[in-house]
Amino acid sequence: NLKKIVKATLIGAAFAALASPASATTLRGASMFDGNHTFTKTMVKFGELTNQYYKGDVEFDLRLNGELGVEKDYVTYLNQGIAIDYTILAPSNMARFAPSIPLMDMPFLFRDLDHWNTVLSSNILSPLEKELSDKADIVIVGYAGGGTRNLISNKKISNLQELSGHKMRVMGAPIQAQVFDAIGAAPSAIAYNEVYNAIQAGVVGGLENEAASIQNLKFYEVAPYVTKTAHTITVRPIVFSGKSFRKLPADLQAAIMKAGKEAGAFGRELESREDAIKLKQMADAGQVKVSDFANREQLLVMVKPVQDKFAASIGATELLEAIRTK
Ligand code: MAV
Repeated sequence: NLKKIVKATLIGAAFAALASPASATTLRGASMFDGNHTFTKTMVKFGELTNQYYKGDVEFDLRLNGELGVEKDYVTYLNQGIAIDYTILAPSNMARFAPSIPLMDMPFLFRDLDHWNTVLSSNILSPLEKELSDKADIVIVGYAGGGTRNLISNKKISNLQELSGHKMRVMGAPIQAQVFDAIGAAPSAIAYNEVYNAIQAGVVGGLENEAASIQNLKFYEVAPYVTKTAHTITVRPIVFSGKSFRKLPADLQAAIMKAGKEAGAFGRELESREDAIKLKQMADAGQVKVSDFANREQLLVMVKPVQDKFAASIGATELLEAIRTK
């Protein structure tokens, strides 16, 4: 009877193998947001385009709503080649692995959307990409982003006096804390998924973020004041784990690189176009009260030495100058 069971099992296995001849490659992605967020839409687009350009079988398994954690977890997963293969990451969440990478997303780096567009459509950031690949084993396949980050707080902040000593959450890279410290705030690095509670508990009085994410995660419920410091236009690389990437066939790798570039352009257009619309939606719904910041020009002057010092510390003085003058 044992013989019979073995035979039946073998036949079963043979049928299973016939049913799925060459099993499809599955690539897993992660988003901290739901399907309405531009990052999620960009990653969906990335999957669609890859499928379009690749002749073989590839499936995308994109996990939403922070099911797999937040960006600071994703960066570890990508580095180790576990749990996820691709995502979109803030450069400042990759600082632990590649200290120079936050330069591409420093507050007050870009003059305006045109400047940001010019930089992202050039290859000026390639030395930073190389460091990320060498030190973190993470490959940048495209650039999304395009939201403008403002202060969002539980009390009104409209000038330098009101900003002074303001406890706020910043992303984990040291340069982020240094910049907000230089303009008089009291920054602390808190994990993104703990920020809402930290504001509610009074640990901090707010954060800085872009409209798409403020709306998606409803930060306005605990911090309804938006101050238009417009300090950052976001750069959000679409990233792939080097360990996963190297295992893929060459034609799939090529499809991913092409799709990443195009999905990035799609995401940048979408997020930059929707940014003001989303802010207005929240204002019209009475969710946020938006005000200007009285001394914005002064902020630039206060921050420049901090940017210079950071660039010097990572040997990127020339690169920073090249970005500024682009
Ligand atoms: C926004 O949700 C995004 O820019 C995301 O990439 C960042 O990680 C997040 O803010 C944050 O502030 O940590």
